[in-house]
Amino acid sequence: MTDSNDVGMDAVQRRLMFEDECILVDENDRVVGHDTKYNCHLMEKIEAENLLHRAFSVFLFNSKFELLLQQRSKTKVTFPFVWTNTCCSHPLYRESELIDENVLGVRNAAQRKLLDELGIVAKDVPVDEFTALGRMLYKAPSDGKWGEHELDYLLFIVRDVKLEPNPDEVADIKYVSREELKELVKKADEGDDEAVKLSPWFRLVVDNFLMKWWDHVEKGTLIEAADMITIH
Ligand code: DMA
Ligand code: MN
Repeated sequence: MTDSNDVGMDAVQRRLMFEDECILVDENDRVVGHDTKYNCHLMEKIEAENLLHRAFSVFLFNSKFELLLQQRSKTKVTFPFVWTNTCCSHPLYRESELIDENVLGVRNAAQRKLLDELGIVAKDVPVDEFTALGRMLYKAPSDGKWGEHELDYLLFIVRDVKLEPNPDEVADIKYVSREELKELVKKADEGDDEAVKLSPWFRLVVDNFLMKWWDHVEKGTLIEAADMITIH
């Protein structure tokens, strides 16, 4: 499937495009198959075959209840250089990441990618510490060729962690308070600062859920906010 447009693709990202086997689901999040990360993110395939894959978005807060954001590296195939939540990726089509009970497969994947993208060691983010707050279905084009069509699990965790960002994945990181995030959103909306773009999925969460969930982060009542029945 690789074509001439892929010549400029970063070697690390290209490897992951073919090594990572994503989980295909239907709109009710039932597993219906698997396909390469490459195929799952080709807009043409998504449209032609209505491909939908499982994903997750981690929101990590420190003990001051600030949210860790990352700026995606310039070499990411989809949404390079945009600011987004702490870490995003896909549970893979493998036994440990297909476990549905208590969202364990997705939690295992989150732990794997927090190490890969941000150098956070597993003991700093125990799988039991993630709270799955909800699931969200969305489609978003990145550029002409690439895009997302995902059923995204939203995972929250409050931990102080040691960070060692991987430059293949992450250009920059910062912790933000609510006020600082609001400022960032305002800047992104004004659109004149090229350096401040937000990812579409992060924006959906910010606009629809984040502020009320942030209250629960601060009160230590995250579990009360969880709704794993609805698919938003
Ligand atoms: C995919 O993230 C998941 C979401 C929620 C957009 P990604 O493009 O960062 O995946 P990966 O890190 O595996 O490239
Ligand atoms: Mn995806």
